[in-house]
Amino acid sequence: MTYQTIQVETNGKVGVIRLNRPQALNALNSELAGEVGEAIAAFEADAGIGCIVLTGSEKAFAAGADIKEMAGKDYMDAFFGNFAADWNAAARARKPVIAAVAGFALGGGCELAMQCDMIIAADNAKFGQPEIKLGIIPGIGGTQRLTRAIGKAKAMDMILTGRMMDATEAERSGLVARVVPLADLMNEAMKTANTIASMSLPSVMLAKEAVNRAFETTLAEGVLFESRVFHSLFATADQKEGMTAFVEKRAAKFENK
Ligand code: CO8
Repeated sequence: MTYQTIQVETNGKVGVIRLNRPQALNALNSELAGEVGEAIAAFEADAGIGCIVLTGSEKAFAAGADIKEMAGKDYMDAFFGNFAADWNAAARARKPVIAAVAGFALGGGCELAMQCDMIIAADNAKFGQPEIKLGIIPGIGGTQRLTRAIGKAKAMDMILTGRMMDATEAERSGLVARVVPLADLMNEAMKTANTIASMSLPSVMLAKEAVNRAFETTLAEGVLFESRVFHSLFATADQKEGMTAFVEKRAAKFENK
């Protein structure tokens, strides 16, 4: 598959998607959103892939939705066209997706990173939801996911003022899992992705589903869901292999079944 706005490669069991519109700081236009969706779908369908890494350039993960593309839209275009409703491929993915963020992650870029399961940030990363300065608000989950990630006080601060948050503040606030020097970003993201991809894929996918359930339900229902999933994993060959390998003091060799 040839893409115009992203670069895609496979590295062992890890699928890497790099946003690639350098002339616009990786601003998200509809072509890019479509291509990210196609690339994620292809990795989801590839049984050899256990984890996906989504990244940008050293200067920008993505500086938001493409303002030049959307500037001319009116309400009817946005409403009847259901603008950006399908820009959620990362959030819909069943395999884990890591966002490796360097530079600007603004507006839709910050939202895209938050759609991923985990953000690993370079020390030059800057996060923000500056939509308010354009007379709009976040449109692909920012008001909801940022609030869940960093709490109401900081989410209001970010979304109502449009200010940026640096990597240190983002880590302190719980938005990102780790901050590493810029030069180490891809190594760290790939190492983490390879670790995840070396596990039993069914248990990884179900662990992700169980964690995400925490955002959708009550504690009692979430714990019940976890319990059912936990029990179901005893039906897998990988559970036998994982526990036998521990007892035999060797590395487990999972076969995703
Ligand atoms: N859209 C279109 N083009 C952009 C965008 C963008 N979001 N961001 C940067 N560019 C372009 C600039 O226009 C410029 O192009 P040109 O050279 O042709 O003038 C080029 O990228 C480089 O940008 P700058 O010269 O501005 O670079 P600086 O280093 O001076 O500044 C900034 C970097 C601070 C990131 C600055 O470019 C900026 O403020 N960009 C806009 C950030 C922003 O407001 N983002 C939010 C957009 S709205 C949004 O994301 C809504 C999401 C709702 C859901 C929609 C689905 C995703």
